[in-house]
Amino acid sequence: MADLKKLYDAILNGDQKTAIAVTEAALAEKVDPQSLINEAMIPAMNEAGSKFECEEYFVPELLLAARAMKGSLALIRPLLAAAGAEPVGRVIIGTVKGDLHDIGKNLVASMLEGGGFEVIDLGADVAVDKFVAAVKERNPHLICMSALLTVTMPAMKTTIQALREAGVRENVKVMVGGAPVTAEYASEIGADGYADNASAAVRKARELVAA
Ligand code: B1M
Repeated sequence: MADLKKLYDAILNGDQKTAIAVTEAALAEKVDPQSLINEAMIPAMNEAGSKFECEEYFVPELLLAARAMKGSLALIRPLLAAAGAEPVGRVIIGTVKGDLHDIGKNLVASMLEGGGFEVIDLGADVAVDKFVAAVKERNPHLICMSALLTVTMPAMKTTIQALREAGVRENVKVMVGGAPVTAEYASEIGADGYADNASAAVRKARELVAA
C-alpha cells in the first residue's frame, strides 16, 4: 500500500531522501504514478506555498520542498513518457523570462511526451528571443508557455507579440498556463489555448494541433 501521507510529509518537510524512498516503494508496488502526483506531491507543494504566504516558510524551505518533489518526479517522469502512443505533433515548452518555477512546466512536458508529442524543452527563464528563434528553427505545431508569478505573466503577451512581429505567429498555436494564469487572461493576450493542469494541457494540445 503506497504511503501517500509519508510522501506528502517528506515533500512538505523538504526531505528528499524519504520522498525518493517512498516513491520507489510505491512504484515497485505498481501504484499509479498519477495518484502520487495528484494526491500527495501537488498538495504538498500547495501547502508549502500556503506556509510561505503566512511566513511560516521562507525561500530555503520552498527550495527544499522543490528539491524533494523533483527527486520523486525524476523517478516518475520516464513512466509518464513511456505511456505514449505515436507522435502527434512537435511542441516547444518553457517557463517565461524572469520566472524560475519549472516543476509544473516539467510535469506538463512529461505528460505531453506521454501523450505522444515530441517535446523540446527550453527550460526556465526563457527570453522572448529564444522562444522566437526556437519557433523559426524547429517549426513546432505548438508553443507552450508557463508562468507562476503575476509579475512574469506579461512576458507571455510580449512573446506572442514578438512571434507576430517575426512573421511566425500564424505558423504556430500558443498555449499558456501556470497557477496565476486564467482562460480570460489567455484570450486577452491572444493565446490560442489555456489549461489549468497537466492532463488538461495534453487534451488542449491535441485539440489545438488537430485544428
Ligand atoms: Co515560488 N512563488 N517564488 N518558488 N513558489 C509561488 C508561485 C507563490 C504562489 C508562493 C506564495 O506566495 N504562495 C508566489 C507567487 C505569488 C504571485 O506571483 N502572485 C511565489 C513567489 C513570490 C516566489 C519568489 C518571488 C519568492 C522570493 O524570492 N521572495 C521567488 C521568485 C523566483 C523567480 O521565479 N524569479 C520564488 C522562488 C521559488 C523557488 C525557487 C524557491 C521554488 C521553485 C523551484 C522550482 O520550480 N524549481 C518556488 C516554489 C516551489 C513555489 C510554490 C510553493 C510551488 C510551485 C510548484 O512547483 N507547484 C508556489 C506556491 C504554489 O504554487 N502553491 C510558489 C507544483 C506544480 C506542479 O504546480 O507549477 O502550478 P504548478 O503547475 C501546475 C499548473 O499550474 C499547470 O499544470 C501544472 C501541473 O498540474 N501548469 C500548466 C503549469 N504550467 C502550465 C503550462 C500549460 C498548462 C498548464 O500550458 C502551456
